[in-house]
Amino acid sequence: MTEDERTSRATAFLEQIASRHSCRSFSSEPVASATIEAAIRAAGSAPSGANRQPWHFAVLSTPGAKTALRVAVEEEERNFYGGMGGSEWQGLLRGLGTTAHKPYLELAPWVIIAFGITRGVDDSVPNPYVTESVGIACGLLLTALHEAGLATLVHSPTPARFLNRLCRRPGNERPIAIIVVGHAAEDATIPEAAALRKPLDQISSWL
Ligand code: IYR
Repeated sequence: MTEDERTSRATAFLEQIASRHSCRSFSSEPVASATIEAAIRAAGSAPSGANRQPWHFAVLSTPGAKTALRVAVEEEERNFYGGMGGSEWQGLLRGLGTTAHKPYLELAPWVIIAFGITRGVDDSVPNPYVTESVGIACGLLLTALHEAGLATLVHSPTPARFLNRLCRRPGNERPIAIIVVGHAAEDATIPEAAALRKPLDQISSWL
C-alpha cells in the first residue's frame, strides 16, 4: 500500500466503525448461524496474555435459553435500578434511557456470553491478563458483527455468577460480557447522550 492508500483505508474504516452504536431495540429477524460462527472465529484471533486465549463464548439462540437469561438478568437489574446500584451509578446512566426491562434478550436471535478462563482446570498458574484479553476479543467480535451489518449491545453482568449455571460453564470461568446480536428494530433510535464521541485531542496525547 502507498501511504495515501493506507490513510484512505484507515479513514474509510473509521467511518464504517463509527456508525456502530449500542442497540437496545431489536427485531426478531433471524441471522444465519454461519455469520455468528465467523464472527466468533474473528474474536478468537485476538492477541492474549501468553497466547492463552482465555475466552469461551457461550452462544444462546433457543427460546428456552434466552428466556431463562432474561428472567435472571431482569431480576438482577431490578435490584440495581431499585437502589442497590447507588445514586452515583444512576447519575452516570442518565440520558441513556436504560431500565431493568430487557425484552431484547428474548427477541434478538442471538446472545453471546463471553467468559474469561481464569486458569486451566489443572493449572495452578492463573492465566495472565484475562479481562484485557477477553475485552480485546470482544472488540473484534463487535467489529466483525458490525461489518456483517448486524446490531449489537454489550451488557455487562455484575456479578452474574448465575451465567455459569445457565450456560453450564465450570467454576474456573468468569462471565465478562453479554453480547446481544441481531437486527435493529425499525423504530430503534440512538439517545443523544449515546451519540456523543470525544474528539481526538481528548482521547489522545502525542509525545
Ligand atoms: N446493567 C444495567 C445498567 C447499565 C450499566 C452500564 I456500565 C451501562 O453502560 C448501561 C446500563 C443495564 O444494562 O441496564
